[in-house]
Formats: sequence, C-alpha cells, structure tokens
Amino acid sequence: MNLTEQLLTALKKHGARQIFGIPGDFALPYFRIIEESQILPLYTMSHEPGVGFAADASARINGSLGVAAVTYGAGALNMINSVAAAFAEKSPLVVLSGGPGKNESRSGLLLHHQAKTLDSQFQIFKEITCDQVRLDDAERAPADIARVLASCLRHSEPVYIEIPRDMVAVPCADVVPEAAFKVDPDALGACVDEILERLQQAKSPVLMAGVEVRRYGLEDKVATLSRRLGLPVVTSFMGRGLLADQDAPLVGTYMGVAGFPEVTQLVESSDGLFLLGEIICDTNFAVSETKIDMRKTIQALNGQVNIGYHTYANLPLAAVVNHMLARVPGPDKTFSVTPQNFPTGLAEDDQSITPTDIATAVNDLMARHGKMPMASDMGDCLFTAMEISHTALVAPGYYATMGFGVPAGLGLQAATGERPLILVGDGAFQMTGWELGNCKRYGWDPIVLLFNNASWEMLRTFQPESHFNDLGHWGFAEMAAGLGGDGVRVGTRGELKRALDKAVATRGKFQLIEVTIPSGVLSTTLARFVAGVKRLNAVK
Ligand code: S1T
Ligand code: MG
Repeated sequence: MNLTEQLLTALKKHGARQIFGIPGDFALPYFRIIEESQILPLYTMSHEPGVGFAADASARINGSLGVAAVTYGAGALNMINSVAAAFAEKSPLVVLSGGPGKNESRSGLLLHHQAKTLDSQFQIFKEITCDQVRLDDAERAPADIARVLASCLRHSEPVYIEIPRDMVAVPCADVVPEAAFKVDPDALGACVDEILERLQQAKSPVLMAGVEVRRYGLEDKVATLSRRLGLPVVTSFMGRGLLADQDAPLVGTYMGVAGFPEVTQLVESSDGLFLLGEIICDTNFAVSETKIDMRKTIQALNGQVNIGYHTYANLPLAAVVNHMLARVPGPDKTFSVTPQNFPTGLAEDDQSITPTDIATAVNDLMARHGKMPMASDMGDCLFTAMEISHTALVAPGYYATMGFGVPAGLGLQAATGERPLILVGDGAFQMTGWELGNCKRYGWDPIVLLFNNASWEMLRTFQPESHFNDLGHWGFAEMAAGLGGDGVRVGTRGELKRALDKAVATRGKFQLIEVTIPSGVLSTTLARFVAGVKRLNAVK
C-alpha cells in the first residue's frame, strides 16, 4: 500500500469512521486516494470552520477519532478556531493537511498559500494539538503515524498530520499501533484506596461527570460505579448530555447561581465532590454561589488524580474507573435522587414564543416521538438546551465558539445515522448555517430550530447600550428552499408546535423552523445566569 492508504487504514484501525474535508491543489493527490480507496467515506463541506466542527462532533458522539482533511495554508489556517475548540474541549480530532513537496519547497520562490515561512503552519498547529508530524520520510512514516494517533487517543486532544503532496503515493509499510500505556499497579491501587476512603467518609458525596467520561467511552461504567457507591450524579454546563442514555442516578446540571437551586445546593454543600473527567473552567464553576473548595475535591483529569494537595500522575481515567469497579463489585446501593424536572405541556396558543417555550415544545416532541441527539451553537440556544430533558448533546460549552451548531449537527447525522435536532441563534446561523446546503447530497435531514431574536442577544444582555448588537431581520425561512430544505417562520406557540409536528413527519430534507423571539426575551436559564453573574460581580 502507499503512504496515504496506510494512513487511512491506521485511522480506521484507531476508530475513525468518516472524513470531512475541503481539498485544494496541495491536497488533491491525497483526496484522490481517499475517494478511490474508499477506506473511509469522505464528506465535503463548504467552509473549513464547518469541516472542523463536523469532524469534532463526529469524534464526540462516537467517542473516537474525528478526521478533518484540508489543503495547506488557506484551508488549514481557516480551520484554526474549530481545532482550538476541539483542543480546549478535549476532542480527539485528527487534522490532515496537504503540504508542499520537496522540490517546490527548495525552489527559492515563495509558494501560494504560504504565510510567513513554509513551516509556519506546522508551528501554528503546535499550539492547538498535542502531537504533530510531517510525513516527509516513508521509512519513518509508519512509526510516526502510530505515535501521533496514539497521542490523539491517549490525551483526547487534536493532532496535526501534514502530507507533502509528493509523498502521498510512495510505498509505505504497515502502521503497527503503539502498545497501550502501562499503568503502575501500585500507584493505581493507592490512589483508588484513597478515593474510596474519602467518598466513604463524606456525609454528602457527589459525582460530577465531565467530558472525559465520554471521550474515553466510560459512560456506562461510570453509571454503574455511581449506583454501586450510592453517589448522586450531576454534570457541568459543558458536560450536559452525558449519561443521558445510561441508568444513572442523574440529578441534573450544575450551573451555580444560574442552575436549578436543588442541584446547586447538592454540589456546593458537598464534602466529597468527585470531579471525574471534568474541566475546571469558568463556564463550569465561575458562577458558583459559594466558592467550591477545590482542596476538598477529588479531581481525575488529563491522566492524573489530584486529591487535596497531592497528585497521582500517569493514571488514565479508564484505569481509575475500571479499578474502582473491581474494588466495588456491587450490588447497587438502594438510594433515590430527585432529578431536576423539565418544562412540558406547551400551550398551543397565540402567545409569542420565549426560548423556554422552545425547550417545552422540544420536551413534548421527544416525549411523543422519542429522544433525538442534539447539536447546539453558542448563544441563548445553549442555555435553553439546559431546559431540555436529558439527551445526547454536542455543544461548545467551554470554548464557547459560535458557528458550531449546524455543522456539528451534520457531523452527528453522518456519524450516527440518527436525525439530529440543531439549536442555533440567528447570529451563529449567519456564520455556518449555509452548510445545510450540503444535506441534499448526503441525505441528511436535521430539524433546525433557529432562535431569531434579530440580535447578538447574549452580548446585548451585558451591554444594552450598544446598538451594534442589532442584526436586523434576515429571511432565513425563505432561504431554506434554495438550500434544498423546507423553511417556516413561526411567531406563536401554536405555530411552533404545528411546525415541529410537520418537521418530524417530513424526512429526507432538512426542516428549518425560524422562531421569532421578541427582543430582549431570554431563556429562564440565561436570565438566571445573567442575574447571577451581575450579582457575583457586584460583590467583588
Ligand atoms: N465570534 C465567535 C466565532 N464566537 C463567539 N462566541 C463570539 C464571536 C462572541 C459572542 C458570544 S455570544 C454572541 C457573540 C457574538 C452573540 C450570539 O448571537 P446569536 O447567535 O444570535 O445568539 P443569541 O442571540 O442567543 O445571543 C460569546 C459570549 O462569546
Ligand atoms: Mg440572536
């Protein structure tokens, strides 16, 4: 096999299921091999930010590698923000970029798509990936590919692979996957002893499941562990959607002053908070009513476990969870939790629509037709997602970039075959909503709920005096047909319910429901978040 075929075979062996991409002249040679070899299906998108978000979402929902294939310079550098989002949120994304060959690199000419030096792109990607390689040596290539893909899975962070265009078809040996990382059994045993002891001594222990629990495919094991230890489970804002399909004592999502008071109370009064794979960031913890004393918590993240003031290094999350399960064989403890409740029973009347009405309508829809996986963009749509009953969710809950929602929803459907629900604001839709034009080619048919408040409402909420947040009305519903889907604008709660029922009944085309939301109307969750942040800032 040639170098590209070996790379594709290795990607598949390491869990990749599809490739999203946009070619260019530096990438045409390897794209041709992708298409002709059919080792992995290729989905082309319309703009590289969408390529990155779709590939990232496919990684998140499958708990395995996502692959974004681009050309050198204008392509790869156009995708920096999506890769940064994947890095920040620990998503195992593999970036493949075409690159200049040896002779043209030595021509003495500046090459098109070159920024500063020919190596600039490689250096830029070093900042947002955990490992990188340029495949310019066929002898070294198998070991380099094995190392980089192992890094991607082990750290659950993006990696960068540059393929010079004069190397794509050179003969190459098989890629032998690297041996699994060896855990020190004594360190693991000591660590798990201490975790179990702390949890047993605590009067009100709580387990918070973070994104690493999904990234390492541990949701079912964590659900079992929580039942056996009798631990109520919460997720953070970023971890919303985790354990949705598991038999776990899931109470709800912790959002401090912005969340459900019962969940806030449970977490902030706990004397044994067990943060499992949770990123300690501002969107997860800055809105804490009472500052959580991290010294009293047990934090397992990034391959280490911090307890109080000491750290157990080189203990992958899976090793810790597996060893805890072995130490706590069961049976399940008998205990009950009061899960947070979600709004249902939307009145089908002529009232204007609030974001919380949208959540209510979706909860009613899922109760009637079954759960749908969701992709959400940044904006009030993501805060509204916290009011939707637990279902699989991919969203930029920490890095908080706009533009994620629509391409991520397409990545969900490509990766799972399931019809997704996409939540997106008007501002974010203006960025990457046009990727819906690719649905027809691939038979994707998401239902898109477009929150149209004609503004960058999250920004206006914090700075109402600024008029630059007013976006005016775009006719999104009318644009849907031109993109190959159906579009409708709704302004009352009755219209919303009827539009959702019609959308669910219509398959084979995307269904865009443009929801007109009166200016200044926020979801209950965002209103609480804003009030809480203002209150916390006032006391600082
Ligand atoms: N650009 C990108 C790519 N991501 C961002 N998060 C921002 C800018 C800043 C930003 C927000 S929230 C927001 C912006 C511009 C407005 C979002 O508008 P829309 O999608 O219409 O949603 P809504 O009206 O519900 O706010 C965050 C705070 O940084
Ligand atoms: Mg808006």
